[in-house]
Amino acid sequence: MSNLIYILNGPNLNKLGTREPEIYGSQNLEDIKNACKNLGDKLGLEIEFRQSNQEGELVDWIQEAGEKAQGLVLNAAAYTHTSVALLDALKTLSIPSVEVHLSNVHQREDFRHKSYISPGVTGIIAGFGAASYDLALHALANIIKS
Ligand code: CA2
Repeated sequence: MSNLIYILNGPNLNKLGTREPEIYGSQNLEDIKNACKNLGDKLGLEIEFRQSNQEGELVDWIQEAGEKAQGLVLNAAAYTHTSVALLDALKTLSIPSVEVHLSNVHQREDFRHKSYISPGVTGIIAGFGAASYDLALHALANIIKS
């Protein structure tokens, strides 16, 4: 069986690396994608890495992950704090899923303390910069191989 992992990224993450490096780090999304692919090779995971600014497209991709993949990593970005649609999509999954954030959202503005999507995921990793994605892949690899 293949170990396919979808890594989905939400709105504005295509602009990562262009501002607020003190919050988000200096890497751009292409750097994070390459690091995930390299780690995936070491962990025996195949990585499908995508970004969208459209909520509905993210819903479609979460559903697609449920049909094709063995695990999901989701940085829903601002939709984390607003989207019942993403929560509902996550709740349909029978594969493990990890909510990731580059920043520690709980150290930031009050509106970032609420995640609509957390009840729909297996676990949450936040605050480790680009390494949040690495930690999520390690978590999924452990679940898939156990
Ligand atoms: O910390 C995270 O990963 C976030 O999901 C990032 C979102 C934010 O709305 C969440 O509260 C936390 C922001 C994504 C856009 O990030 C940019 C960073 C630098 C330059 C442009 C966009």
